[in-house]
Amino acid sequence: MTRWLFSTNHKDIGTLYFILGAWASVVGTSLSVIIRSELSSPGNLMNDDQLYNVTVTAHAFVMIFFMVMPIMIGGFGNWLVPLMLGSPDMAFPRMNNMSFWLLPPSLTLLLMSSLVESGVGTGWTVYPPLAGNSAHSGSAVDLAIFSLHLAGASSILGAINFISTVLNMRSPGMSMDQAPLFVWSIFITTILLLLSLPVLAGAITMLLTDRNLNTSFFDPCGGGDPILYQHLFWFFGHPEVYILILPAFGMVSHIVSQESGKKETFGCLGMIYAMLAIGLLGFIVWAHHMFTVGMDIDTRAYFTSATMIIAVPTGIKVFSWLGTLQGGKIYFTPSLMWSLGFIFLFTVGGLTGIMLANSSIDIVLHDTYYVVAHFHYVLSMGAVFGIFGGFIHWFPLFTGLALNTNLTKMHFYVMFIGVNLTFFPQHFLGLSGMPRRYSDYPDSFTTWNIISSLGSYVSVLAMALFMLMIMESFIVKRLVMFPLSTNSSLDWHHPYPPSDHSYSDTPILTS
Ligand code: HAS
Ligand code: CU
Repeated sequence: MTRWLFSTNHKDIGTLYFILGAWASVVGTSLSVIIRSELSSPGNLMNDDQLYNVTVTAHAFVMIFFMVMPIMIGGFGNWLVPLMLGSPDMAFPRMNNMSFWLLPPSLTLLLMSSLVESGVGTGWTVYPPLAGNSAHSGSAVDLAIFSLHLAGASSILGAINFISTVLNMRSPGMSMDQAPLFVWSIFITTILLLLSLPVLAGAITMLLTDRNLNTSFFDPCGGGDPILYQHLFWFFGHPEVYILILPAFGMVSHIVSQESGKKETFGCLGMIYAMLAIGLLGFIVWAHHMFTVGMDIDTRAYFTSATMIIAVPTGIKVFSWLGTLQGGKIYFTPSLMWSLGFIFLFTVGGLTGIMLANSSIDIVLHDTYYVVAHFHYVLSMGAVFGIFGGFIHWFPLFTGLALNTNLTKMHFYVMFIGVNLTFFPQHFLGLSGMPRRYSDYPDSFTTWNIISSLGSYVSVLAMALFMLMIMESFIVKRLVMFPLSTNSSLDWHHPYPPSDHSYSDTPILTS
């Protein structure tokens, strides 16, 4: 057990990340059920607005930093990148273990921050002056800042490790343009992490000294400016949203080409350039989160245009996935169902993003449920669908076991209905002016809120099905057919197209 916990093996560490991510997803989902229960009817359930905002804040932090990132980068990245590169392990195996072990204390600090004093009710953006020491006196915000410091250190070390691995540990003869798309997606994601996280670390450290050491970086009384915090936060925050989605892009590319019997993704090189363009552009659009702070019209015009340009490389990706499917021999497997769901629903979320990119429209929609609908379409139906698709696709590689196909399909349909029921009505709520981060609302918003809350309960059902489906495969132990005895990635390359595409011999690592 201890040998496993302190293992330097990339697969063991990947599994540790999966376990932490799974646990965090239960915590995060529970918090979301509390949110939806509070909003399931007008009036009060918890009768405490600060506590409601603490719940919203913890939900976002847990889901972003302890569910999506650990599962995608830590779990799938650690498991798949070395195998896909044909390298024996990550470049820095002991640092890899340390990256993981920084997360449990970080998660502990975060959960503690919600429990001490009256918690952190700032939202995941932690804007001052609300996050300053007059509106949030006590130690809660400081604990949250320390939690982010640790999670940030974990991610930066992980990023250095992945970048070094991809650059130095490819098998002989594999040039960068031959590296699989998932490897590219992790490579670009970790570069974004390395460049953006230190800015967040700087911002929250300045907030920490403002709170405790009488500096006034963000306090006008001492010559500071709260808007500076917003710039620093979103210079991190916008690249962060692409950090959350790029690995899903990579996994979907593999699944789509595999399950349509194609040798590789349509426009493979174009996909690489598209991800590079998304990563680069992601750094020059941050102020689209700040259109309402009183920017001048030219600046707004710039950030609107720059933001909308991202639809071009993203469209290249969407149409390349469709091009891959076109004319293929489609295997309608559960992992492909998740990927098709991803492509459709991520596009819906992307299009509402384009709406919000228009500064004049955003001034009306900022801080309404329209924004909440936008980012849950790209996250709950983008990032999460990518995770489920990838998990089901590579489950035989991870465990040597096959899943029950009927259960996996049921899980997909229930989740598909649940999340759409939850988040589609939020577009209507936003368009009619319902603000985010409030625990109550006027009666006119009741109907769509009831439907949204019902949807979230359906998603919880889907989560139960997911657990059942994994337990079933461990209990029944349907062994998979391919050789599991070796660590060498070469053995995983299967002939195309798979001769018998039953669930138990899903080819695993080709792109
Ligand atoms: Fe976003 C807010 C704009 C992608 C996540 N986003 C958020 C927040 C999160 C988030 C978490 O400009 C809230 C943060 C908070 O707590 O306050 N977002 C965009 C745009 C894109 C985008 C333009 N977002 C993402 C992804 C995320 C994510 C990916 C995570 C996974 N987002 C915004 C804006 C705000 C915002 C504003 C601030 C709102 C506010 O007021 O607070 C793009 O990357 C999306 C590109 C994708 C597509 C779909 C596929 C493309 C095709 C090509 C054809 C389409 C064309 C467009 C030519 C566009 C198929 C035509 C346009 C039509 C409408 C027909
Ligand atoms: Cu953004």
